Amino acid sequence: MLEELLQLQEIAVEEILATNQLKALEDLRVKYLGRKSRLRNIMSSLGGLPTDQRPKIGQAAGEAQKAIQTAIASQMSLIRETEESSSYIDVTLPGRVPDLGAPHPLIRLSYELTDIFRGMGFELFEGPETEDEYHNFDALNTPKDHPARDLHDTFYLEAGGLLRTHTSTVQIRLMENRQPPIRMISLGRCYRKETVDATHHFAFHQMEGLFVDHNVSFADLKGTIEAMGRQLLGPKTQVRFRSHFFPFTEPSVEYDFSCSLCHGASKECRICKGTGWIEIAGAGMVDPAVFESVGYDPENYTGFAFGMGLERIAMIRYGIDDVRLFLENDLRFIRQFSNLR
Ligand code: 2U9
Repeated sequence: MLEELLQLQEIAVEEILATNQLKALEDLRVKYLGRKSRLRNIMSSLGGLPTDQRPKIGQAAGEAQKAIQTAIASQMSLIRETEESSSYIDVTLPGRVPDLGAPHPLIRLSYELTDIFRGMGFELFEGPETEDEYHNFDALNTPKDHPARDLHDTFYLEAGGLLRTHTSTVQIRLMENRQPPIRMISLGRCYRKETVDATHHFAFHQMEGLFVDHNVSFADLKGTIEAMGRQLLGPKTQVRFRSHFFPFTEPSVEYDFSCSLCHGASKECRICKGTGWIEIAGAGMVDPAVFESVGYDPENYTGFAFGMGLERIAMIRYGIDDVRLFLENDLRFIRQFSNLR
């Protein structure tokens, strides 16, 4: 029994000193000192022991009880101290800087472009990303057999309709509901069936502009694109038109801006690859067939339209080499744009 008392004391003290919760400490007090504890059981059975063993066992039991009580008391004050220190607020500590978000590079660019065109009297409109074939193709003079309508280019929806392949649908919807003059830009996400790689993505962002009034000329188009280029890439930027074809514009062009980095001086320029020109996108005079779709008289009104892909411009502007970065939400990418001015 003497051996048992020593072992009991040792185990109890060890368990008590390893406790860091007041509740658990109380449970241990009940376990080792409570009415039903082994120690109390030994103490209450001392009377039944042979007289020559009672003094030794009784003393050992008393010492064990005292050791356990002391351990509980010291552990309790230690836990209380720790709790106090942890609940103590050190007001001299520096504040925690909140993790600030930042506009996404494409959002920054869209704000910039919106401001540029708002300064020229254009109004921003947005529209649905799920569209019908009429607004996405037919009203834009895109014939039934045009390759853009192929399944391999366009996402058709099982419930009917499609994911818009350009924001031109917004222009159509506005013209269906408003008479000229029209000065608008549309901005938003478009979808085309592309295999995703560093320069292609099935979801991309587009901005398009439309100007419809009496006697709008090709020169007005060039002047507007030039004004945008100079505000976007610098006052010396020049515009170059190259003949092209789009079903919804006639004549159609693709437009380039002179290189804002080397101005045509460097053969190794990372932006213009030594050509001195940056291909941006397309534009043209609105095809009369489009006006007829929306009930405008092509003899009375003319207009121009232009488009651009935001990813392409953002990649040039910020030196981004992989279009997938825009949509992957990798903070290591996004955070680089938090303190740009
Ligand atoms: C209406 C009439 C004409 C919008 C235009 C382009 C040329 C063009 C591309 C830019 C890069 C698509 O995102 S992209 O791949 N678009 O080059 N867009 S003219 O013409 C319109 C729009 C609406 C009623």
